[in-house]
Amino acid sequence: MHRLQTLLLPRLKSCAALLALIGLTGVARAQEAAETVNRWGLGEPASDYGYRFTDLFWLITILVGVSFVLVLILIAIPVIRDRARPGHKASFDHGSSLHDKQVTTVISVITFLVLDAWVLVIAMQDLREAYWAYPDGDDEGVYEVQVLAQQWSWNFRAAGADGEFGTADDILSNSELVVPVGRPVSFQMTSKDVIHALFLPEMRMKKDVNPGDLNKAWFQANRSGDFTILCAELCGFAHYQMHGKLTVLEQDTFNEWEQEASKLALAAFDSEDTESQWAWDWEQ
Ligand SMILES: [Cu+2]
Repeated sequence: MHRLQTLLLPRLKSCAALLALIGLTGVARAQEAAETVNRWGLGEPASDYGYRFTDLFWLITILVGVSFVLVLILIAIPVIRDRARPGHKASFDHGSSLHDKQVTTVISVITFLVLDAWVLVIAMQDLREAYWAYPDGDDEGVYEVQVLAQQWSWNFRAAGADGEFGTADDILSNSELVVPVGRPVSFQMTSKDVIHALFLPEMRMKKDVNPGDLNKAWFQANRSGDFTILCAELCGFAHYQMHGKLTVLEQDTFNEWEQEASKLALAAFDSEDTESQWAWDWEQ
């Protein structure tokens, strides 16, 4: 016993020290992450229409949460009330009386009206007024981006200084996208291989990107900063790698960046490199 103690004790102590260290590092990391993210839940939306989907998310979460608790209570009441106990025989019925059917009907109708119909009306309104309200091709200040998804990265193309797609000064980027604040950013997207989904969580924008099809999406950033690009469609082995960085710049900084990036693209343009010459005419 004594021998075992002398053997184990120092090891246990160093183990405990190591665990404490890991714990402390963990806590420090978590604090750091919490400060960076600084939020609980979805965080503040970074797009003009983002609040709509945040509100809808919480409305659905609360409605479903309350219903869940109500159902648990409704199950618990008969389970406790009608259980077998001294002086009481367990009782049950099949709920087939007229009264039971009436109660079931009323509950179903209320559930449908509150959980489905009401949410559907709000959701359709958000879709029509925001998500599907794509900026018009003729609108001033729309920043247009073509997206070519592939296993497993995002290819972005902006028209560059000449405003034309498929020219030598197009700004091409991989998994990084730079856009201006306060202007509608309009996407046309397709995929090289399988179905992907462009997901910009802080912008509350998500849309499938399908091979052989051109999907549209848009948002307008309400503040500058760095944000997340993700793929929201399980698209194969390295799906998890399909993330990137969205940078939103103030208009002045953006203009400088655009000029510079377009100049660099022009200088680096290689007409032999057909792989990078994907582009299409912007569809109005
Ligand atoms: Cu993907």
